[in-house]
Amino acid sequence: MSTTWHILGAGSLGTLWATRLARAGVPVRLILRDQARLASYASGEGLTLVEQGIARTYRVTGETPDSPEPIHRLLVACKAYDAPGAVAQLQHRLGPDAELILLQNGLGSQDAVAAQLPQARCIFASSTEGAFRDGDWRVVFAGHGYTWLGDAARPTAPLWLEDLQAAAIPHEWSTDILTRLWRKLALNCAINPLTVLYQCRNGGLQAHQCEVATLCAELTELLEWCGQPAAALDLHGEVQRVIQATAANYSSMYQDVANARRTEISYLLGYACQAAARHRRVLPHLQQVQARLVELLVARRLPRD
Ligand code: NAD
Ligand code: KPL
Repeated sequence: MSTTWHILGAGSLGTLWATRLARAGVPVRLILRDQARLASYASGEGLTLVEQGIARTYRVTGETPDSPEPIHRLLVACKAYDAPGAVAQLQHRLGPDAELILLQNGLGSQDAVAAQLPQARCIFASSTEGAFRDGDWRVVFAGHGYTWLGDAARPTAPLWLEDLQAAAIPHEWSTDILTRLWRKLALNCAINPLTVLYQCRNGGLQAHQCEVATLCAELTELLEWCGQPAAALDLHGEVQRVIQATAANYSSMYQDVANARRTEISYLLGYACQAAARHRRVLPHLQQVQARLVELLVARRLPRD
């Protein structure tokens, strides 16, 4: 019997992983916020995955953070701003052999979690899969993609990748996961804030090409200062390709703001601007975009961080 996967966060990605692992017969348990959420979950049939219009429900056992069983493998599927606090609640259940897989976008939250748990192995992930919830305990698999996993401290791949293989979760072990995360952060910083400021789909940025190019030039410099030259290679070219390929889509940050949800700005633009400050450098356009975005968030009564 393989080790149980505890999944922290029954949102879009948490449900997407939990249902596919359960479908493959891998043992999974879902950690819900509190007794009220557990009661709501227990009153239903389980977790539903909608794939190509077909809905299938899987019975995955739910529990709360104060459940007594030890946790050996934890998939952290919360938003970046919730991850450190959510993991802290489970600290007493994580043994010295614990492994955490951190699915958060951006940078900053992974180091915060790893600093809380110096003995545990923290594996960072970067995913291009897309999913959204269309109801409580239901997720729609909206975009097929890939998940890269890696551990900057220990490059050996874990044996449990075979669980992901069995669950048909497309993945690859990456020996340069930080480069991947930085590259994704730079792409998100060049696209997402502008889609919020101009209230447009990704393709709408074709009308703001100069601004996109200026941001890409600053982000390229930042990646180089931060020792990430590989993440900087042809950043502008890739940003243009992503804008074209996803022209009809709304960025994740646009969707957060449109749905009055907190954004992950602190782990994207905020992290980039802080990294520049650590290197005593100024990135005027990136900082200006951050200031404009914060102003917009405050005007909409959304958290500024
Ligand atoms: P989500 O908001 O759908 O899900 C997060 C879940 O975590 C929510 O259900 C929330 O209630 C739960 N949660 C928060 N704190 C908790 C706690 N203390 N205990 C238990 N549960 C808790 O978010 P998501 O879209 O799944 O995104 C998760 C991360 O993955 C984000 O960093 C996001 O940027 C990244 N990501 C998402 C997608 C996607 O398509 N959804 C794609 C790539 C990357
Ligand atoms: O990842 C994205 C997002 O919307 O968060 C893309 C499509 C790359 C835009 O930055």
